[in-house]
Amino acid sequence: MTLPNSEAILEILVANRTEAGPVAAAVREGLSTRPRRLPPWLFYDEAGSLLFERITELPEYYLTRTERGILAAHSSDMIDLAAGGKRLRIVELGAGSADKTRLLLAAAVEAQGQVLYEPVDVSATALDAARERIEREIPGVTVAPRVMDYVHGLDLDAEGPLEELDERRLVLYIGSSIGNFDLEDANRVLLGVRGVLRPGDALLLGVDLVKTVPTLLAAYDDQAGVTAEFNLNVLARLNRELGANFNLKAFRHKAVWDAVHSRMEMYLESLSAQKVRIRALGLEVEFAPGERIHTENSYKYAPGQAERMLENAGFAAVGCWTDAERWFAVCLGRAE
Ligand code: AVI
Repeated sequence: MTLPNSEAILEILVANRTEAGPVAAAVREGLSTRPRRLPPWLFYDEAGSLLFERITELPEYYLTRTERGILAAHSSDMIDLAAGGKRLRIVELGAGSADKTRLLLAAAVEAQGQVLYEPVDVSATALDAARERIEREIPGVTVAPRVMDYVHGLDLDAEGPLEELDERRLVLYIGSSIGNFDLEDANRVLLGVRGVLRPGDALLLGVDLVKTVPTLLAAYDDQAGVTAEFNLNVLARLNRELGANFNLKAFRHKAVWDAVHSRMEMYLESLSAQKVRIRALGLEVEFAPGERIHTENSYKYAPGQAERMLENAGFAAVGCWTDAERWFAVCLGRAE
């Protein structure tokens, strides 16, 4: 009998540990066929989430500070309009660090004394950190985190129905996270949100608007190279989690404006002909020089489009706020 060598044993161990997981399934699906692609949710492991936080502070990445400016100027109006004279509880999808949310939470505390905040995220660790910080920093907010994948099934009443019938929910979906879905999937996500709301509840949707191409290109390919690092971290993640042997120096970050689809696209471009082995999948992937892996779409919307998206998902668009340059919009939809 021949015993497996240590390399083979490692291969079996890596395969058994990860093959069944969602990362393995997505990578197998995305890299087995051409054009190569990887889903954008792969960005957000621990390292990627930290890199994204750094992106939000970059001078070129106007999205976060522009949306923050809109919220800072209008959060009281947004809260009043959403509440319509009733008590609000606030749900946030993909809460992450919940930084801009504090403006809305503070406005809700101002209006009603106390507010229950239900951040929804796949990461229990991120939610725990948000709970600790928000309860400490904004007295009057009680945080009830919900670990959930809102894309595949939002269930807001898992912990019992709303206590008071005259209470309303306001769901926050800000940061233009909706822009990372194709239009059809975005509609599905919004319909999913509508499906767990009652008439009168509301959705606050933040969307990035179309602007000049140089501004868009700079936001997705910054001088300091943080977005490049964020994009390349996907390959580093596959090395860490699936025993792949991507050489990060053999790929480069590429950001492209697609005027037909009105979206920024991100790719990882192979600098040479190369073969990459992904041990946990027993897969070898060949790349031609210049061949790209498509890692993200980030849709940029026309004025009025967010309102139509809300309406197509069963909401009446009752308010829309923007900045002086009309770079970003935050719109309120009332569930009908
Ligand atoms: C999270 N999402 C809205 C960001 C965006 O702008 O599409 C992710 C990102 N990709 C590159 N930079 C930031």
